Amino acid sequence: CDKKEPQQRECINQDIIDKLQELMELHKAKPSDDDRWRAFSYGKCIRALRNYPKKITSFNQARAIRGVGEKTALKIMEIIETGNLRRIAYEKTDDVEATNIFQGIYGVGRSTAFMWYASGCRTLDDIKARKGGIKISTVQEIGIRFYDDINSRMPRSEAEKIFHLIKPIALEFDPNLFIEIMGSFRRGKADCGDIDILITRPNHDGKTHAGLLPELLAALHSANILTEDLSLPEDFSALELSYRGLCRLPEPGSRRRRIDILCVPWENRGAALLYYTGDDIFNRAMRMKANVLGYSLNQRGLYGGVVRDPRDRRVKVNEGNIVASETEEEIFKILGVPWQEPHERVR
Ligand code: DCP
Ligand code: MG
Ligand code: MN
Repeated sequence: CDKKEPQQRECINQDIIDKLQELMELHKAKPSDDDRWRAFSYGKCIRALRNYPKKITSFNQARAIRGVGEKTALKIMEIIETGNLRRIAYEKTDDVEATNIFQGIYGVGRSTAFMWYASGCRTLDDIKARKGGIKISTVQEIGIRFYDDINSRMPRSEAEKIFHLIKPIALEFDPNLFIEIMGSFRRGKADCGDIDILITRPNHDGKTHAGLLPELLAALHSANILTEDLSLPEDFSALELSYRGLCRLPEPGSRRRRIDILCVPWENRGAALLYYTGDDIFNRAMRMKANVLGYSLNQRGLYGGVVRDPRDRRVKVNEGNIVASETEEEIFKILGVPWQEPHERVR
């Protein structure tokens, strides 16, 4: 597939990928570890198929692709021969359908969704009626009230408009701030699931972004741009602050949109830019690359000299020392990854 054009991700084996993806989503929505593993292995298989340049026509050919096991190869043959995958209908059980709807509520994960299902809830109306005596948090209540808004994406132009209202308000507090939109917007996508804003400030004059966020949030609420808070930092004096909320264009009829704000120290801006631009799969690949080279990468920086527990490589014995964090370029360079523009950072 062409990685540079996220809008046209058509592959030669797209018919197979679509069916396997549908099956993967069904497994993802289920509660058992077994299902999680299945979803994970279909994910691996789908990525392998995306990179596979030839049309698959035989079992042996499918089986020879790394990441494709025997059972999956059989499924691939069924898709090729019948255009269908019966396993999808079989996995489409009532509980998956209902819990998928519930998980569309902000603040509801898989375990809550299945608990509500077990309490007898099947629809959003059941949830609203607190059927089975279920408990709903304040944040989940907001998630229910704006269910449709939160689950729809906004045109890029709307994200831009909202950002252009926010930016001058922030700069009024401090004209030296760095404030930019990240996420899918920076990657150039035509629509955005939310607005991701990164804020930092050059600290050469001894000042930082400290203290800005509470003032900014209050000002955005007064300007009727922020409408609901979903999560605030526990400690506003921390170095790194993250906020989640809902916002909208202050015009009649405008829809609620999800907004995330991340405030970071100036020294960490490169790593933060890299992290917050994504996409998440690209980030995972970069982190993996870092791990293989003996580094560790997160939104604060690239760390060297990290010692990992040989029994579980995910566990770090020490934090290591920071080797790069101020620019995206140096992180790419040290990892030996050729520079990629934000719009190229997909998969
Ligand atoms: N991110 C990540 N891992 C996660 C969540 C986020 O690496 N589990 C990073 C990469 C994302 C960025 O943060 O690109 C912003 O997160 P979003 O969830 O807002 O995702 P996007 O902006 O990429 O897409 P969308 O348009 O759906 O918001
Ligand atoms: Mg986003
Ligand atoms: Mn986001």
